[in-house]
Amino acid sequence: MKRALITGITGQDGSYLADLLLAKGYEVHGIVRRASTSNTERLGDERADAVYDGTATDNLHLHHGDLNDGLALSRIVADVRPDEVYNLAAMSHVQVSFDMPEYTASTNGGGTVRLLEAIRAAKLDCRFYQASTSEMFGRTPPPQHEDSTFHPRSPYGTSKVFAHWCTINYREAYDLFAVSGILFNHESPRRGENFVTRKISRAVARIKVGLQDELALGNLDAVRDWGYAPEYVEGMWLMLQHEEPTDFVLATGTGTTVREFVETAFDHAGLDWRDHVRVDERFQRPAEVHALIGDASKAHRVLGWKAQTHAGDLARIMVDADVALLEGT
Ligand code: NAP
Ligand code: G4F
Repeated sequence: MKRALITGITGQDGSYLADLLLAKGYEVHGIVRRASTSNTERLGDERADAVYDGTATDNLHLHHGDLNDGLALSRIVADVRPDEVYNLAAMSHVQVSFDMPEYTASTNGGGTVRLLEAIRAAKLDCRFYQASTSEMFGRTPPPQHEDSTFHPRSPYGTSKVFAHWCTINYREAYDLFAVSGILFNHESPRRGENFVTRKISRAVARIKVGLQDELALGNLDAVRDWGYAPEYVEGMWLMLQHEEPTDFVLATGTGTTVREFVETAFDHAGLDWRDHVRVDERFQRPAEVHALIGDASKAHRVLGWKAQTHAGDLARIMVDADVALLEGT
Protein backbone atom coordinates (compact mmCIF):
# COMPACT_ATOMS: atom_id res chain seq x y z
CA MET A 1 0.00 0.00 0.00
CA LYS A 2 1.41 3.40 -1.00
CA ARG A 3 1.57 6.15 1.63
CA ALA A 4 0.96 9.80 0.70
CA LEU A 5 1.41 12.97 2.74
CA ILE A 6 -0.68 15.99 1.71
CA THR A 7 -0.10 19.50 3.03
CA GLY A 8 -3.21 21.64 2.57
CA ILE A 9 -5.47 18.59 2.83
CA THR A 10 -8.32 20.76 4.19
CA GLY A 11 -8.31 22.98 1.07
CA GLN A 12 -10.19 22.57 -2.20
CA ASP A 13 -7.50 20.54 -3.98
CA GLY A 14 -6.26 18.71 -0.88
CA SER A 15 -9.73 17.36 -0.14
CA TYR A 16 -10.27 16.15 -3.73
CA LEU A 17 -6.79 14.63 -3.80
CA ALA A 18 -7.43 12.80 -0.52
CA ASP A 19 -10.66 11.37 -1.99
CA LEU A 20 -8.79 10.26 -5.12
CA LEU A 21 -5.88 8.63 -3.28
CA LEU A 22 -8.11 6.88 -0.74
CA ALA A 23 -10.15 5.47 -3.66
CA LYS A 24 -6.89 4.20 -5.17
CA GLY A 25 -6.07 2.35 -1.93
CA TYR A 26 -3.44 4.74 -0.53
CA GLU A 27 -2.79 5.36 3.14
CA VAL A 28 -3.34 9.13 3.23
CA HIS A 29 -1.76 11.45 5.80
CA GLY A 30 -2.71 15.11 5.92
CA ILE A 31 -1.34 18.14 7.72
CA VAL A 32 -4.00 20.31 9.34
CA ARG A 33 -3.52 23.75 10.91
CA ARG A 34 -4.87 24.20 14.38
CA ALA A 35 -7.88 26.55 14.23
CA SER A 36 -10.37 27.72 16.83
CA THR A 37 -13.23 26.62 14.59
CA SER A 38 -13.44 23.54 12.41
CA ASN A 39 -11.43 23.68 9.18
CA THR A 40 -12.13 20.10 8.12
CA GLU A 41 -15.51 20.72 6.46
CA ARG A 42 -14.26 19.76 2.98
CA LEU A 43 -12.96 16.43 4.33
CA GLY A 44 -16.26 15.84 6.11
CA ASP A 45 -16.21 17.02 9.73
CA GLU A 46 -17.50 13.67 10.98
CA ARG A 47 -14.78 11.78 9.14
CA ALA A 48 -12.13 14.11 10.55
CA ASP A 49 -13.54 13.79 14.08
CA ALA A 50 -13.35 10.01 13.71
CA VAL A 51 -9.67 10.32 12.77
CA TYR A 52 -8.99 12.43 15.85
CA ASP A 53 -10.87 10.18 18.27
CA GLY A 54 -9.38 6.98 16.82
CA THR A 55 -12.58 5.45 15.45
CA ALA A 56 -11.86 6.06 11.76
CA THR A 57 -12.54 3.15 9.46
CA ASP A 58 -10.71 4.38 6.37
CA ASN A 59 -7.05 5.05 5.70
CA LEU A 60 -7.05 8.76 6.49
CA HIS A 61 -4.64 10.11 9.13
CA LEU A 62 -4.39 13.76 10.23
CA HIS A 63 -1.46 15.55 11.88
CA HIS A 64 -1.38 19.03 13.33
CA GLY A 65 1.29 21.14 11.67
CA ASP A 66 2.01 24.32 9.78
CA LEU A 67 4.29 25.22 6.88
CA ASN A 68 5.82 27.88 9.15
CA ASP A 69 6.85 25.25 11.73
CA GLY A 70 9.88 23.41 10.37
CA LEU A 71 10.32 21.20 13.44
CA ALA A 72 6.76 19.89 13.21
CA LEU A 73 7.17 19.26 9.48
CA SER A 74 10.40 17.32 10.08
CA ARG A 75 8.79 15.20 12.77
CA ILE A 76 5.74 14.40 10.64
CA VAL A 77 7.81 13.53 7.56
CA ALA A 78 10.16 11.31 9.63
CA ASP A 79 7.23 9.55 11.37
CA VAL A 80 5.06 9.01 8.28
CA ARG A 81 7.87 8.20 5.79
CA PRO A 82 5.59 8.82 2.81
CA ASP A 83 6.17 7.47 -0.72
CA GLU A 84 4.60 10.60 -2.20
CA VAL A 85 4.42 14.14 -0.80
CA TYR A 86 1.97 16.67 -2.26
CA ASN A 87 2.74 20.23 -1.13
CA LEU A 88 -0.62 21.95 -1.63
CA ALA A 89 -0.69 24.18 1.46
CA ALA A 90 -0.40 27.91 0.78
CA MET A 91 -1.70 31.35 1.48
CA SER A 92 -3.44 31.02 -1.86
CA HIS A 93 -5.39 34.29 -2.26
CA VAL A 94 -3.70 36.75 -4.63
CA GLN A 95 -5.37 39.93 -3.34
CA VAL A 96 -4.80 38.99 0.32
CA SER A 97 -1.10 38.46 -0.47
CA PHE A 98 -0.78 42.23 -1.02
CA ASP A 99 -1.94 42.72 2.59
CA MET A 100 0.30 39.95 3.99
CA PRO A 101 3.44 39.80 1.84
CA GLU A 102 5.78 38.58 4.57
CA TYR A 103 3.46 35.83 5.75
CA THR A 104 2.84 34.81 2.14
CA ALA A 105 6.58 34.58 1.43
CA SER A 106 7.22 32.63 4.61
CA THR A 107 4.36 30.16 4.09
CA ASN A 108 4.53 29.59 0.35
CA GLY A 109 8.26 30.09 -0.18
CA GLY A 110 9.87 29.26 3.17
CA GLY A 111 7.32 26.50 3.82
CA THR A 112 8.33 24.69 0.65
CA VAL A 113 12.01 24.83 1.64
CA ARG A 114 11.17 23.58 5.15
CA LEU A 115 9.31 20.62 3.69
CA LEU A 116 12.03 19.81 1.16
CA GLU A 117 14.65 19.99 3.92
CA ALA A 118 12.56 17.69 6.12
CA ILE A 119 12.51 15.14 3.28
CA ARG A 120 16.28 15.49 2.78
CA ALA A 121 17.03 15.19 6.50
CA ALA A 122 14.94 12.02 6.76
CA LYS A 123 16.84 10.58 3.74
CA LEU A 124 13.50 9.70 2.18
CA ASP A 125 13.30 8.14 -1.24
CA CYS A 126 9.97 9.75 -2.04
CA ARG A 127 8.30 11.67 -4.86
CA PHE A 128 7.46 15.34 -4.31
CA TYR A 129 4.76 17.43 -5.96
CA GLN A 130 4.84 21.25 -5.72
CA ALA A 131 1.62 23.23 -6.34
CA SER A 132 2.92 25.87 -8.73
CA THR A 133 0.65 28.29 -10.49
CA SER A 134 -0.08 30.20 -13.67
CA GLU A 135 0.19 33.36 -11.50
CA MET A 136 3.96 32.94 -11.96
CA PHE A 137 3.52 33.99 -15.63
CA GLY A 138 1.81 37.21 -14.58
CA ARG A 139 2.44 39.71 -17.34
CA THR A 140 3.69 37.25 -19.96
CA PRO A 141 1.02 37.14 -22.69
CA PRO A 142 -0.91 33.93 -23.42
CA PRO A 143 -0.75 31.16 -24.37
CA GLN A 144 1.60 30.27 -21.48
CA HIS A 145 3.44 26.93 -21.38
CA GLU A 146 6.22 25.26 -19.35
CA ASP A 147 8.96 27.40 -20.95
CA SER A 148 7.19 30.77 -20.86
CA THR A 149 8.87 33.59 -18.94
CA PHE A 150 7.84 34.20 -15.34
CA HIS A 151 6.79 37.77 -14.54
CA PRO A 152 4.77 37.53 -11.31
CA ARG A 153 2.52 40.46 -10.34
CA SER A 154 1.86 39.83 -6.64
CA PRO A 155 3.56 38.69 -3.43
CA TYR A 156 1.68 35.41 -4.00
CA GLY A 157 3.17 35.06 -7.49
CA THR A 158 6.70 35.86 -6.37
CA SER A 159 6.51 33.42 -3.45
CA LYS A 160 5.41 30.68 -5.84
CA VAL A 161 8.25 31.41 -8.29
CA PHE A 162 10.69 30.93 -5.38
CA ALA A 163 9.05 27.63 -4.39
CA HIS A 164 9.02 26.49 -8.03
CA TRP A 165 12.76 27.05 -8.43
CA CYS A 166 13.48 25.43 -5.04
CA THR A 167 11.66 22.32 -6.30
CA ILE A 168 13.79 22.24 -9.45
CA ASN A 169 16.93 22.90 -7.42
CA TYR A 170 16.29 19.95 -5.08
CA ARG A 171 15.72 17.77 -8.16
CA GLU A 172 19.03 18.86 -9.68
CA ALA A 173 21.11 19.10 -6.49
CA TYR A 174 19.88 16.06 -4.54
CA ASP A 175 18.35 13.88 -7.25
CA LEU A 176 14.95 14.12 -5.56
CA PHE A 177 11.99 13.07 -7.74
CA ALA A 178 10.52 16.56 -7.47
CA VAL A 179 7.86 17.82 -9.86
CA SER A 180 6.25 21.21 -10.24
CA GLY A 181 2.70 21.28 -11.57
CA ILE A 182 1.95 24.70 -13.07
CA LEU A 183 -1.80 24.72 -12.74
CA PHE A 184 -4.14 27.30 -14.21
CA ASN A 185 -7.25 28.29 -12.25
CA HIS A 186 -9.41 25.34 -11.26
CA GLU A 187 -12.65 25.63 -9.39
CA SER A 188 -15.47 23.55 -7.93
CA PRO A 189 -18.30 23.72 -5.41
CA ARG A 190 -15.53 23.33 -2.77
CA ARG A 191 -13.79 26.54 -3.92
CA GLY A 192 -13.15 29.12 -1.19
CA GLU A 193 -15.90 31.72 -1.01
CA ASN A 194 -13.68 34.73 -1.74
CA PHE A 195 -12.35 33.53 -5.10
CA VAL A 196 -14.26 35.12 -7.93
CA THR A 197 -16.05 32.07 -9.38
CA ARG A 198 -17.42 30.94 -6.03
CA LYS A 199 -18.23 34.50 -5.01
CA ILE A 200 -20.33 34.70 -8.19
CA SER A 201 -22.04 31.28 -7.93
CA ARG A 202 -22.84 31.84 -4.26
CA ALA A 203 -24.25 35.32 -4.96
CA VAL A 204 -26.38 34.01 -7.84
CA ALA A 205 -27.89 31.36 -5.55
CA ARG A 206 -28.55 33.90 -2.78
CA ILE A 207 -30.08 36.43 -5.19
CA LYS A 208 -32.31 33.71 -6.63
CA VAL A 209 -33.78 32.88 -3.21
CA GLY A 210 -34.00 36.55 -2.14
CA LEU A 211 -31.19 36.61 0.45
CA GLN A 212 -29.12 39.19 -1.45
CA ASP A 213 -29.71 41.67 -4.27
CA GLU A 214 -26.30 43.00 -5.25
CA LEU A 215 -22.89 41.57 -6.11
CA ALA A 216 -19.80 43.82 -5.89
CA LEU A 217 -16.86 42.77 -8.06
CA GLY A 218 -13.54 44.19 -9.21
CA ASN A 219 -12.03 43.80 -12.69
CA LEU A 220 -14.60 42.25 -15.03
CA ASP A 221 -12.19 42.25 -18.00
CA ALA A 222 -9.62 39.83 -16.54
CA VAL A 223 -9.29 36.62 -18.56
CA ARG A 224 -8.78 33.30 -16.80
CA ASP A 225 -8.50 29.70 -17.94
CA TRP A 226 -10.95 28.02 -15.57
CA GLY A 227 -11.03 24.23 -15.25
CA TYR A 228 -12.64 21.74 -12.86
CA ALA A 229 -10.60 20.88 -9.73
CA PRO A 230 -11.28 17.09 -9.54
CA GLU A 231 -9.73 16.71 -13.01
CA TYR A 232 -6.65 18.68 -11.94
CA VAL A 233 -5.87 16.54 -8.87
CA GLU A 234 -5.90 13.50 -11.18
CA GLY A 235 -3.23 15.36 -13.19
CA MET A 236 -1.13 15.90 -10.03
CA TRP A 237 -1.22 12.18 -9.31
CA LEU A 238 -0.30 11.32 -12.93
CA MET A 239 2.76 13.61 -12.70
CA LEU A 240 4.11 11.59 -9.77
CA GLN A 241 3.49 8.27 -11.57
CA HIS A 242 5.49 9.28 -14.65
CA GLU A 243 8.96 7.70 -14.97
CA GLU A 244 10.79 11.06 -15.17
CA PRO A 245 10.46 14.05 -12.83
CA THR A 246 9.53 16.94 -15.12
CA ASP A 247 7.22 19.95 -14.87
CA PHE A 248 3.79 20.24 -16.46
CA VAL A 249 1.18 22.88 -17.20
CA LEU A 250 -2.46 21.86 -16.59
CA ALA A 251 -5.07 24.08 -18.24
CA THR A 252 -8.14 23.92 -20.48
CA GLY A 253 -6.64 26.16 -23.19
CA THR A 254 -9.73 28.39 -23.21
CA GLY A 255 -9.84 31.96 -21.92
CA THR A 256 -13.00 33.46 -20.42
CA THR A 257 -13.50 36.93 -18.97
CA VAL A 258 -14.90 37.44 -15.48
CA ARG A 259 -17.82 39.22 -17.21
CA GLU A 260 -18.56 36.14 -19.36
CA PHE A 261 -18.45 33.87 -16.30
CA VAL A 262 -20.86 36.25 -14.52
CA GLU A 263 -23.23 36.29 -17.49
CA THR A 264 -23.32 32.47 -17.77
CA ALA A 265 -23.88 32.03 -14.03
CA PHE A 266 -26.73 34.57 -13.86
CA ASP A 267 -28.31 33.27 -17.10
CA HIS A 268 -28.34 29.75 -15.69
CA ALA A 269 -30.48 30.96 -12.79
CA GLY A 270 -32.79 32.94 -15.09
CA LEU A 271 -31.38 36.29 -13.88
CA ASP A 272 -29.98 39.32 -15.76
CA TRP A 273 -26.55 40.13 -14.31
CA ARG A 274 -26.87 43.83 -15.25
CA ASP A 275 -29.62 44.17 -12.63
CA HIS A 276 -27.35 42.97 -9.81
CA VAL A 277 -23.60 43.46 -10.46
CA ARG A 278 -21.72 46.64 -9.61
CA VAL A 279 -18.00 47.34 -9.87
CA ASP A 280 -16.28 48.18 -6.60
CA GLU A 281 -12.74 49.60 -6.41
CA ARG A 282 -12.07 47.58 -3.25
CA PHE A 283 -11.69 44.44 -5.34
CA GLN A 284 -9.16 45.90 -7.79
CA ARG A 285 -5.56 44.77 -7.26
CA PRO A 286 -2.44 46.99 -7.08
CA ALA A 287 -1.10 45.01 -10.06
CA GLU A 288 -3.42 42.79 -12.09
CA VAL A 289 -2.73 39.68 -14.15
CA HIS A 290 -4.80 40.48 -17.22
CA ALA A 291 -4.86 37.23 -19.15
CA LEU A 292 -3.97 33.62 -18.38
CA ILE A 293 -4.63 30.93 -20.99
CA GLY A 294 -2.59 27.76 -20.72
CA ASP A 295 -1.09 25.42 -23.27
CA ALA A 296 -1.31 21.96 -21.67
CA SER A 297 -0.20 20.02 -24.75
CA LYS A 298 2.80 18.50 -22.90
CA ALA A 299 0.50 17.00 -20.23
CA HIS A 300 -1.75 15.62 -22.98
CA ARG A 301 1.15 14.15 -24.95
CA VAL A 302 3.14 12.70 -22.02
CA LEU A 303 0.51 11.93 -19.37
CA GLY A 304 -2.63 11.52 -21.50
CA TRP A 305 -4.25 14.26 -19.38
CA LYS A 306 -6.82 16.60 -20.95
CA ALA A 307 -9.32 18.94 -19.28
CA GLN A 308 -12.90 17.86 -19.91
CA THR A 309 -14.87 20.65 -18.22
CA HIS A 310 -14.70 24.24 -19.47
CA ALA A 311 -15.82 27.54 -17.92
CA GLY A 312 -19.47 27.47 -19.07
CA ASP A 313 -20.18 24.01 -17.64
CA LEU A 314 -18.18 24.90 -14.54
CA ALA A 315 -20.32 27.98 -13.89
CA ARG A 316 -23.48 25.86 -14.18
CA ILE A 317 -22.08 23.12 -11.89
CA MET A 318 -21.16 25.72 -9.26
CA VAL A 319 -24.47 27.59 -9.40
CA ASP A 320 -26.42 24.32 -9.13
CA ALA A 321 -24.32 23.28 -6.13
CA ASP A 322 -24.80 26.61 -4.34
CA VAL A 323 -28.54 26.59 -4.99
CA ALA A 324 -28.73 23.01 -3.64
CA LEU A 325 -26.71 24.05 -0.58
CA LEU A 326 -29.15 26.87 0.19
CA GLU A 327 -32.13 24.64 -0.35
CA GLY A 328 -30.57 22.04 1.95
CA THR A 329 -30.65 19.26 -0.63
P1 NAP B 1 -7.04 26.50 -0.73
O1 NAP B 1 -8.40 25.95 -0.92
O2 NAP B 1 -6.87 27.91 -0.33
O3 NAP B 1 -6.29 25.57 0.33
C1 NAP B 1 -5.08 25.94 0.91
C2 NAP B 1 -4.70 24.93 1.97
O4 NAP B 1 -3.48 25.35 2.58
C3 NAP B 1 -5.74 24.80 3.11
O5 NAP B 1 -5.77 23.47 3.52
C4 NAP B 1 -5.13 25.68 4.19
O6 NAP B 1 -5.55 25.34 5.49
C5 NAP B 1 -3.67 25.33 4.00
N1 NAP B 1 -2.75 26.29 4.62
C6 NAP B 1 -2.74 27.63 4.47
N2 NAP B 1 -1.74 28.18 5.19
C7 NAP B 1 -1.11 27.16 5.79
C8 NAP B 1 -0.01 27.05 6.68
N3 NAP B 1 0.65 28.13 7.09
N4 NAP B 1 0.39 25.82 7.09
C9 NAP B 1 -0.27 24.72 6.69
N5 NAP B 1 -1.35 24.75 5.89
C10 NAP B 1 -1.75 25.95 5.43
O7 NAP B 1 -6.18 26.31 -2.08
P2 NAP B 1 -6.43 25.33 -3.32
O8 NAP B 1 -7.26 26.05 -4.32
O9 NAP B 1 -6.83 23.99 -2.82
O10 NAP B 1 -4.98 25.26 -3.93
C11 NAP B 1 -4.05 24.26 -3.52
C12 NAP B 1 -2.64 24.70 -3.89
O11 NAP B 1 -2.55 24.89 -5.29
C13 NAP B 1 -2.22 26.03 -3.28
O12 NAP B 1 -0.83 25.92 -3.02
C14 NAP B 1 -2.46 27.04 -4.36
O13 NAP B 1 -1.61 28.15 -4.20
C15 NAP B 1 -2.13 26.23 -5.59
N6 NAP B 1 -2.83 26.58 -6.82
C16 NAP B 1 -4.19 26.66 -6.83
C17 NAP B 1 -4.85 26.93 -8.03
C18 NAP B 1 -6.34 27.02 -8.10
O14 NAP B 1 -6.84 27.59 -9.09
N7 NAP B 1 -7.08 26.47 -7.14
C19 NAP B 1 -4.10 27.12 -9.20
C20 NAP B 1 -2.71 26.99 -9.14
C21 NAP B 1 -2.08 26.70 -7.95
P3 NAP B 1 -6.95 25.92 6.11
O15 NAP B 1 -8.02 25.02 5.52
O16 NAP B 1 -6.77 25.75 7.55
O17 NAP B 1 -7.08 27.34 5.64
O1 G4F C 1 -10.64 34.11 -8.33
P1 G4F C 1 -9.43 34.96 -8.19
O2 G4F C 1 -9.20 35.58 -6.87
O3 G4F C 1 -8.22 34.05 -8.65
P2 G4F C 1 -6.73 34.39 -9.12
O4 G4F C 1 -6.29 35.71 -8.65
O5 G4F C 1 -6.65 34.14 -10.58
O6 G4F C 1 -5.90 33.29 -8.31
C1 G4F C 1 -6.32 31.94 -8.28
O7 G4F C 1 -5.78 31.25 -9.38
C2 G4F C 1 -4.34 31.15 -9.36
C3 G4F C 1 -3.94 30.39 -10.64
O8 G4F C 1 -3.78 31.31 -11.69
C4 G4F C 1 -3.93 30.42 -8.12
F1 G4F C 1 -2.59 30.24 -8.11
C5 G4F C 1 -4.37 31.18 -6.89
O9 G4F C 1 -4.03 30.44 -5.72
C6 G4F C 1 -5.90 31.33 -6.95
O10 G4F C 1 -6.46 30.06 -6.82
O11 G4F C 1 -9.46 36.13 -9.28
C7 G4F C 1 -9.62 35.86 -10.66
C8 G4F C 1 -9.78 37.17 -11.41
C9 G4F C 1 -8.71 38.22 -11.08
O12 G4F C 1 -8.31 38.85 -12.26
C10 G4F C 1 -9.44 39.22 -10.18
O13 G4F C 1 -8.92 40.55 -10.25
O14 G4F C 1 -11.02 37.76 -11.02
C11 G4F C 1 -10.82 39.14 -10.77
N1 G4F C 1 -11.87 39.60 -9.85
C12 G4F C 1 -12.81 40.52 -10.17
N2 G4F C 1 -13.59 40.75 -9.11
C13 G4F C 1 -12.06 39.22 -8.57
C14 G4F C 1 -13.14 39.96 -8.10
N3 G4F C 1 -11.39 38.31 -7.80
C15 G4F C 1 -11.85 38.13 -6.52
N4 G4F C 1 -11.24 37.22 -5.74
N5 G4F C 1 -12.91 38.86 -6.02
C16 G4F C 1 -13.57 39.78 -6.78
O15 G4F C 1 -14.52 40.42 -6.32
